[in-house]
Amino acid sequence: MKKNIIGPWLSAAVLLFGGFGCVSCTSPCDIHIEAENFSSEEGGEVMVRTDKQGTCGKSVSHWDDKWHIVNYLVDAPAAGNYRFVLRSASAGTALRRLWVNGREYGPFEVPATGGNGSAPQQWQNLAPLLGGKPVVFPLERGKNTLSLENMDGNPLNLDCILLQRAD
Ligand SMILES: [Ca+2]
Repeated sequence: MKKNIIGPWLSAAVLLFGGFGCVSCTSPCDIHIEAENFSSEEGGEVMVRTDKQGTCGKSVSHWDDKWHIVNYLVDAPAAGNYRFVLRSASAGTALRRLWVNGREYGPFEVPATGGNGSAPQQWQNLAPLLGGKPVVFPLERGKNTLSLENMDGNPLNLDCILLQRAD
């Protein structure tokens, strides 16, 4: 059963970013942020879910309102450039914007995964593209702020944010 759940994650990751390393919640990433461990939010209230299968711990839903921002504190082990990957689930595409230490990245489109995460295979690791390339941003060693903003009012459920060194 476990193998059947992990299979689609591997396929999606390989399909989308070749040799990218963060293919499941147990694979080593340089920084792994659980979506449910947000520090604050503005313009709405997400719901922390324990009923979705195939996620790393809990997940987040009801991030459905335009301009709703979810904030995270990111503790980076080293300064450098990091590639942005979302582990998400949604029936349709969703437009989002990212802020890292006050600098804007996006808007970018997050692809649909076939559903809102009710089934394990609907959770996929996706590297949103900006100008045809994965989103990469610098982090300082230690504390950083990362914010995600809903730009179109479309739903997007989140499991985790995976960052991998890109330099
Ligand atoms: Ca999670």
